[in-house]
Amino acid sequence: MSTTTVLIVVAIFVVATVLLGALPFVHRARQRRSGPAPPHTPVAVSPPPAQRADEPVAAKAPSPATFASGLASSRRTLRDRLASISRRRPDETTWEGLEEALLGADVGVTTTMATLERLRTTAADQGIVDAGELVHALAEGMRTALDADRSLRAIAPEREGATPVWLFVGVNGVGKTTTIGKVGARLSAQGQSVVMAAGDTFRAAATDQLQTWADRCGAELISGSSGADPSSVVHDAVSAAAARGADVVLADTAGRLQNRKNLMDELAKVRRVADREPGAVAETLLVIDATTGQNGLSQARAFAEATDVTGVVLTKLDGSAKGGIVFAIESELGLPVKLVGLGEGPDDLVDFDPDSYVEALLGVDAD
Ligand SMILES: Nc1nc2c(ncn2[C@@H]2O[C@H](COP(=O)(O)OP(=O)(O)OP(=O)(O)O)[C@@H](O)[C@H]2O)c(=O)[nH]1
Ligand SMILES: [Mg+2]
Repeated sequence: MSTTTVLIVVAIFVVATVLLGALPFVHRARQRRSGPAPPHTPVAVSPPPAQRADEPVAAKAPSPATFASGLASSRRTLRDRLASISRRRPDETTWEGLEEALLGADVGVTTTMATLERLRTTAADQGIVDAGELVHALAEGMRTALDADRSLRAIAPEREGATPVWLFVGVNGVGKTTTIGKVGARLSAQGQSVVMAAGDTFRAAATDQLQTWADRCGAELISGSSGADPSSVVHDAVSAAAARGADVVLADTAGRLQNRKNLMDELAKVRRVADREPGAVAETLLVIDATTGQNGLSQARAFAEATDVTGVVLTKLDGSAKGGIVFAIESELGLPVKLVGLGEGPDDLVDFDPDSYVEALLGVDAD
């Protein structure tokens, strides 16, 4: 064999070895890039356990990866900014950078200032001299602040015999009806019998939209004529659900702007009626579109005043660079974020998980 042939054989051997060795990394890198399976990919699941009426509704546990993909755009902005801060020793520009990063992720002025004030105290107390540690302490502080009870109530407090009603409220187009469909799908899969109330009598197509979701998850829909009083539709649905011994009523309402007093009064009436025998309001869930940003806060204030909101559903987090609004809503208004919408399909709903959220938002975990 000539020297050239020997060199060629050795070169082929070296290249083949390098390529084979790299394969697992290539595979892992591909997995990391592509993230979790898309939400619509069917996955084999074991049958869910039957739900007892007094149990909080079971969580569909979100993995950090689910949140990470949902918050991808928030993460890119906030995390990239924090990464450049982490490489420096903390000085005033570090603090400015942190402020900019939090404001950019829509945490809001008030919450950002309060958070950084607490972080300054922590940094002084713990003698933090490294910007990376500071970012870590920020994650820890945010995680500690997100300590609300997020369980969804299967029955109304102190109204055990009554048929529980979950009322969905919010401004136009935020995803109320879609969320009812997703929640109905989840509860039906858990073996609960669900009645849906078509309380949006304002928009002509609203009942058809809810009917499609009801058919999909085997729920019964109670509706009224177009323009009917939404309170009476909800009342009819609660009576029908009580008569059939259904487990829960999911009540839709028409979207409304928070500054329209007559419409907010109408909503307060729907809630009062839903809370009368034989029903009891177990959850009033305010649906907020994550892409709305800081306006979500003023919505939350007005709806909480009119309807005694028990929790927030944050929708469209899949398309938002504004994931910080979650933190602002909880910190400023004390309203627990209970559910998160990550897409338009029936499975694109996860329970809000603070650990995954902070990790996904800041790119560092809080431990
Ligand atoms: N990407 C994404 N889209 C969503 C999500 N939730 C709802 N949508 C979409 O948002 C649009 C509005 O949703 P609806 O459920 O009709 O909103 P609504 O609050 O009931 O609207 P009104 O009844 O008109 O006030 C629809 O196109 C939904 O498919 C979500 O979590 N992610
Ligand atoms: Mg609707």
